[in-house]
Amino acid sequence: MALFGLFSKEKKETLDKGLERTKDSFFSKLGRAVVGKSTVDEDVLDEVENILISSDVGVETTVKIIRRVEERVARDKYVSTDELDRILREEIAGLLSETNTEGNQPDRDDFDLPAGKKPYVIMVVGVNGVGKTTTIGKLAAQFHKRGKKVVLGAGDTFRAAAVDQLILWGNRVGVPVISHGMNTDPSAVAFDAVKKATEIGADVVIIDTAGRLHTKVNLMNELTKIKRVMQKFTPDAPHEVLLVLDGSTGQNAFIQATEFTKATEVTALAITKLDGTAKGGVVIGISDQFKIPVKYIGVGEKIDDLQTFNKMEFVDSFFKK
Ligand SMILES: Nc1nc2c(ncn2[C@@H]2O[C@H](COP(=O)(O)OP(=O)(O)OP(=O)(O)O)[C@@H](O)[C@H]2O)c(=O)[nH]1
Ligand SMILES: [Mg+2]
Repeated sequence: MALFGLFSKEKKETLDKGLERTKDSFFSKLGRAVVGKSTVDEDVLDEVENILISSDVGVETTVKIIRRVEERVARDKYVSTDELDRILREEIAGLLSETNTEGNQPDRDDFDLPAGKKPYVIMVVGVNGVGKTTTIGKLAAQFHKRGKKVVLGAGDTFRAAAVDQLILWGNRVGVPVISHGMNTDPSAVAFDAVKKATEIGADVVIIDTAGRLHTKVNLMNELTKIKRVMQKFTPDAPHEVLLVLDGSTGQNAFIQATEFTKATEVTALAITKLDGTAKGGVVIGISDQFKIPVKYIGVGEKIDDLQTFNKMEFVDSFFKK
C-alpha cells in the first residue's frame, strides 16, 4: 500500500479525526462480538452483519461484504478473530474497488478542474440543511487556493439568510457572489453568474439552489428551469450537478440520493457532516450502491474541512486504529 504515502499528512489527520466517532462505535461493537471467540464462525459473522447494518453501511452492501468474508472463511477453513479487522478491511476495499473508479485515483490532484470547460459550471442541489452553502464556500476556498478564478451564484432565493450566508462565504474566500436578493428568479441569478464568469474569464462558477420549496415537484421543476436558462448562455452547462447529502442522517441520505437521482440528473455526490456522527459507514454503502461517484466529503464546519473522496484512503482511515 505504498500509494497511501502520497496523501498529505494533514488530509489524513483530518479524515482520521472526522471518522473518530464512527470508528469508535464500529470497533467497540466488533470487539464485543468476538469476546471469548477464537475463530470467525457463523455466530461471529451474524454479529458482524448486524454491526455493519447498524453502522449505516446499508443492507445491500452489508450482504455483499458478508458474502465475501464467508467465502474467505470457507476457503481458509480456520480464520482467527484476531484477523477479522484485516479481513474486513481487505474485503471492503476489494468491493469498493470494483464499483465506479472515479474518486479512486490516489495520484490525482485534489480539486482539479477538467480541461476545456471554462468556466466549469457546478450546480449544487440537495434538501435543506444538508450543507450545500457551506460546501460551496469550502469548495470556493479550495479552488481559490489553487489559483482558480471563482464566481458564486446565490440561487437559493427562497430565504434572505441563504443569500447573506453565501455572500459571507464569498467575502471570506475573496470571490465575487452574483446575487439578486431574496424572492427573485433563481434561474436569472444562475444566468448572470455564468455570464459574469465568462466575461471575467473565471475558471469555475458554483450555483447555490434552494433545498426547500413547497413541493418536490416544484423543486425539480425549478432545477430544470435553472439548467435550461443557463444553457442559453453556455449550452453544455451545468458541467456538474453536485448532490449534497447529510451523512449524519444515515439511511435518510440513501433515500435522498435515490429520490434525487431519479428526479434530476446528478453527476457527483458530496457527503457532509461525517464528523461528530457514528453513521460514517453510509459513505461505504453509497459509494458501493450508486453509480454516481462520491466526489467530496465534509468532515467539519471549518473552511478546510472538505476533502476529495478517495475510497482506498477512506477504508485505510476507517480501519486505522
Ligand atoms: N459538523 C459539520 N457541519 C457541517 C458540515 N457541512 C455543513 N455543516 C453545517 O450544517 C449546517 C447547515 O449547512 P448549510 O450549508 O447552511 O446547509 P444548506 O444545505 O445550504 O441549507 P439550506 O440553505 O437551509 O437549504 C451549518 O450549520 C453548517 O455549518 C460538515 O461537514 N460538518
Ligand atoms: Mg443554503
